[in-house]
Amino acid sequence: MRPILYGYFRSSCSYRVRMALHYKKIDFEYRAVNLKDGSEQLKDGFISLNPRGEVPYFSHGGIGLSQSMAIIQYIDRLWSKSPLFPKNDVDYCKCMELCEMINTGIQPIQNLAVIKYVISTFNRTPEERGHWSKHWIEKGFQALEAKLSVCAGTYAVGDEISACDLFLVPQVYNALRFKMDMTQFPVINRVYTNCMKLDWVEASAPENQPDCTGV
Ligand SMILES: N[C@@H](CCC(=O)N[C@@H](CS)C(=O)NCC(=O)O)C(=O)O
Repeated sequence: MRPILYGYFRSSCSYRVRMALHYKKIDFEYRAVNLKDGSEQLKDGFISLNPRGEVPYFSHGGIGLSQSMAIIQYIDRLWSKSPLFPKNDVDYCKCMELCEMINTGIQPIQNLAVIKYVISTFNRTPEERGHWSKHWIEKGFQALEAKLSVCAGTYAVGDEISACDLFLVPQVYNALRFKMDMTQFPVINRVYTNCMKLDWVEASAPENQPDCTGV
């Protein structure tokens, strides 16, 4: 059964799942949900799939899942070759810690719905949006840089790809959109640069998605 990924080219959470799928060499169908023009994520058709009104949403053989972490865990368990999470309990928790620093500590604060709310409720300009996002990414990256300086090698955890890389690459992509100076985070930047050399990461990139309208 061919899985379906509902996503948006620029969505960092969709990017994570695309990376998991391409890493595992899984043939999947991509269905674009336009978050920007028409707010398709809030329309009936999509809300009936994911009441949160967010991408990614993943459908496979009658199973429907939202939440990129849950989707990536699902993919990793069902397509177990080239695992994304360490088998060892302690290493597994350490890997989760790094993922969650991005998944819950950085990304939600600059999600589209949050930004729209901040701009309208507190009467802020779209320019101030950039300042807000940059601030929270920077704060999150300071802690991540300290953690990675202990455990990173070629990739976020040693020299093997893990789920941490799937969370890190899209978050750096976002940071670069906000013109973040990445030289202040040399370890994060090194891991990002190494990941960007991989074919399957390139295939997952926003600019290589069918719904890309410019990055
Ligand atoms: N925790 C969720 C977050 C999903 C999420 O924030 N998706 C964003 C795009 S990256 C979205 O669909 N935003 C739509 C909106 O805010 O209206 C996950 O990891 O999948």
